[in-house]
Amino acid sequence: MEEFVRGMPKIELHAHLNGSLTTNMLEELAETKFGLGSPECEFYKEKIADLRNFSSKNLSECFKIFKISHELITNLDLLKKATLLVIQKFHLDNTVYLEIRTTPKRCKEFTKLQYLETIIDSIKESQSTYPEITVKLLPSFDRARGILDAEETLEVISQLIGKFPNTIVGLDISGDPSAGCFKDYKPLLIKAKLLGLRLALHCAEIDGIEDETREMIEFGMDRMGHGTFIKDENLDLLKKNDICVECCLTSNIKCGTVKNYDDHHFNEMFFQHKIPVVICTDDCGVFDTDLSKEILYAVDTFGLDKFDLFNLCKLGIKYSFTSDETKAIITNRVSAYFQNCKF
Ligand code: 6MZ
Repeated sequence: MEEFVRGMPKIELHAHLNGSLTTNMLEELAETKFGLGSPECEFYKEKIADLRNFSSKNLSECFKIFKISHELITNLDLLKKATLLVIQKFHLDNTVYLEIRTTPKRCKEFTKLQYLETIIDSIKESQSTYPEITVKLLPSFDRARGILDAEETLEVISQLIGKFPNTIVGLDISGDPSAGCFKDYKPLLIKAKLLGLRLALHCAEIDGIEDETREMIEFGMDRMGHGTFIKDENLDLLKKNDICVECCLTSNIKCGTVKNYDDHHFNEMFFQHKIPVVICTDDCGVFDTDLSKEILYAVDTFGLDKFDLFNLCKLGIKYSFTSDETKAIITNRVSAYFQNCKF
């Protein structure tokens, strides 16, 4: 089965750019930035070494580790390098469709506009280097950065979307779920929808926020990140509103929101409630995983067979934010792969 899953054309719908950088990639960025053997490089290498085998029992702890890549990527060349490395990693794992999300940032060397333009440029470049993988972009609002930062981000998106409507396809809200209030973001999300963006919102990643969860589902979204603590009426509402849930197994376990693979809500949602789900990596660098591994964990834990895997691929294509034409091309590739195997 491992060989089958590795070779399978895969669809990744929930991957944060900076979280997808592996420790080796972070080291490469530190070497490029500071020079091999320099004291600064060694300082970061020690920090990066601490990241290996990261596991926390507290989601808030997890957000501290993104600081390393944020501190390292201080110019557009490093940002481009990071983006290309991440796309290459997914390509090498036979991902044929990737939606990458990232919070636009600014610093001394670049503006948010340049941040997004550089990523779009890198995506374009990757399409000639790796024509087998289609890559789309979802800018993120980070709840911890607040509403003014989100407003600024939306303004930048509105400047770019006319030029790149086939690359910027959606909007993500992520960041520490205990920061800020969803309702403050509603006016911005209404504007985002008017710009033609689809919504993939982190929701119910922590327990005890049922009211906000209901408010978010009622507001509407195309896909939900995590949905770990959805229960009772919110589960019914989720089903009724045909929202696809992006399940990130290892991420939830390493952040302590799910106890172990056996307990993961993927099982209940997919098999019992027949809710559309996709298996995703979230932050494959930080959590030391890849999409094949995530699918294999689900295979080993819940006994998925090839028929289930085919269904999951079809759900990924259906709920992706791409054109019908691209969906048809990916469907043909996936179908051809499954036609050659015995069920
Ligand atoms: C919520 C997460 C996340 O945007 O700098 N992020 N937000 N829940 C999670 N579960 C573990 N994992 C990552 O990528 C890193 C950023 O993605 C969000 C956080 O805002 C984090 O700072 P970018 O490319």
